[in-house]
Amino acid sequence: MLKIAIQKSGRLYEDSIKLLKECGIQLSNGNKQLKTIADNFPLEIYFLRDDDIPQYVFDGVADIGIAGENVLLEKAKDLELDYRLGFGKCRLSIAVPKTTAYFTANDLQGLKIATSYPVLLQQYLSEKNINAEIHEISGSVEIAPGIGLADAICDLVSSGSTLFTNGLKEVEVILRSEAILAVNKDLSAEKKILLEKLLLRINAVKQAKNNKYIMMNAPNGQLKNIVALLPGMKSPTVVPLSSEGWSSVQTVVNENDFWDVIEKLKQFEAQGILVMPIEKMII
Ligand code: PRT
Ligand code: ZN
Repeated sequence: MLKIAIQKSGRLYEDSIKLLKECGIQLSNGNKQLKTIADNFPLEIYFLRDDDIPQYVFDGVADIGIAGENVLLEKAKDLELDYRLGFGKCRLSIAVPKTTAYFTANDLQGLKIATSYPVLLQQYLSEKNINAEIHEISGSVEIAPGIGLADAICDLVSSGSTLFTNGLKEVEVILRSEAILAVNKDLSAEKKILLEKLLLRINAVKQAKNNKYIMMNAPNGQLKNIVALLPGMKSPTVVPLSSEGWSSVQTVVNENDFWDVIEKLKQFEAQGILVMPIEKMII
């Protein structure tokens, strides 16, 4: 049995549960208990505060855990952090009051900076040879400058609206973070096999999200150009249509290249382009 720790409630809870579901893992008990066992995969799920997840995985109470990179790096436990999950994206940034003149990181010299991330902030300041005072607080960091507790803050930002409403401006990004599947470094051989099975599923879900399945009708005279444009998983499927001189072309396109590819397909006279989501993709 593999044991996974996920957040009990909060920003990562929904996406963590969704990922397990998309991996075909069914949970009949919610997060009301401390732990539950999956119905159809040898997986035990622990529901914890995100801050406790690195320690639990390091101690081997859980074998793996889903937490933000910000929390995992701040707690600095010796864990494998290779598997990025693509959700919970945010940045750890330094912000100062809008009215503060700020040009370079050197302007932080001698300031008092409030944060819940003293380890990551100190690393950043040391790398830049900046002497600043770190004032550690556990919540509502954004109000610190307004009440005279600090000159600047270092906190997580996603939309930036919290900074904006508190009259602050983001001046340095010290980490770009997302949820990571952290893994204990001493897993038994049996647990490693289960982890591989889980990772195969996670990768299939991630690949599917990053790709679209497209189908189109193309004049045979342009097939060479179109096929050259579409690498697909191996190469595109080309099937003749019943109308003379036309073929149907089907392939997989990466989300990042998607609009570029569509524009070029139009130039090569492709018609009736259909785009479909992919549920799972195993390469
Ligand atoms: O109870 P528990 O300790 O488990 O939860 P928590 O309250 O400590 O954490 P939670 O649920 O708020 O966040 C969990 C994780 O989500 C974080 O560790 C990050 O990895 C990730 N994440 C992604 C965020 C944000 N986006 C985020 N915007 N965590 C916090 N915020 C906060 C930020 O601290 C600030 O107060 O949202 C505010 C800023 O948001 P914007 O949109 O106004 O910029
Ligand atoms: Zn927390």
